[in-house]
Amino acid sequence: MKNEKRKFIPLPDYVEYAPEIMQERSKKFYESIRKRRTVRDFSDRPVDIQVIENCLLAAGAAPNGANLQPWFFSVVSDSKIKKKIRVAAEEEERNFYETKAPKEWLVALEPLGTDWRKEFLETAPYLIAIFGQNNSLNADGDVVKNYYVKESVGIATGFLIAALHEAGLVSLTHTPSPMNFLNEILDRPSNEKPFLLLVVGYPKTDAQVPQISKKNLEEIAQFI
Ligand code: IYR
Repeated sequence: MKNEKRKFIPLPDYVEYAPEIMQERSKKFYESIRKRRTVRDFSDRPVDIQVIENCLLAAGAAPNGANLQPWFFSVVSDSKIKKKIRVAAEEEERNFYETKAPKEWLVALEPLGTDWRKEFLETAPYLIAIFGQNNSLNADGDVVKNYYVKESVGIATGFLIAALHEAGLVSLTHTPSPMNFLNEILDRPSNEKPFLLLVVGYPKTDAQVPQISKKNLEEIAQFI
């Protein structure tokens, strides 16, 4: 019996590069992405929403479980909503830094110089709350289970961060814990779990970042 739901087409848009071009392109990409830094000092300079839209479309092109695309991005620019998010996040963060966090965790965070104050949640032009959908509705309106939600949303978020970087913006992956206040403030249904809050914009003119380094290839990979 023919499977009506299965329709294949020839691979569209694939471009093969000559080996030396491949070398050059892979190096160029690395040279660019290695310059990405997580920034906490944001400028309040506005950013065109079209740029954010393009970056979200890039995120939505990520590979994911059964192509169910179990993600939702809530883009916040309204200052009243940003304020609400800051108040709720700082409450959780204060609890984390002053009570919940084990000593070991605080020691690990020491080089980053973070604390419970999250001024950037009001300064940056956009906060993108990223949700993973544990289930969703299909075309017939039935509830269907989603698969590999964390992996899928993680990959999409990686695409989004890379796209924002390529566009010339900076971002911060912010993870107040727990984050369920985002469902309430942003009016999102209970099948959606907040994955992280991405803070997006231009860096402040005198923005500073911690002096840190990345592991070298021998430390992160083996070739056998
Ligand atoms: N969520 C807290 C703590 C924090 C945890 C990790 I792991 C970091 O890499 C950075 C911060 C905060 O945002 O301050």
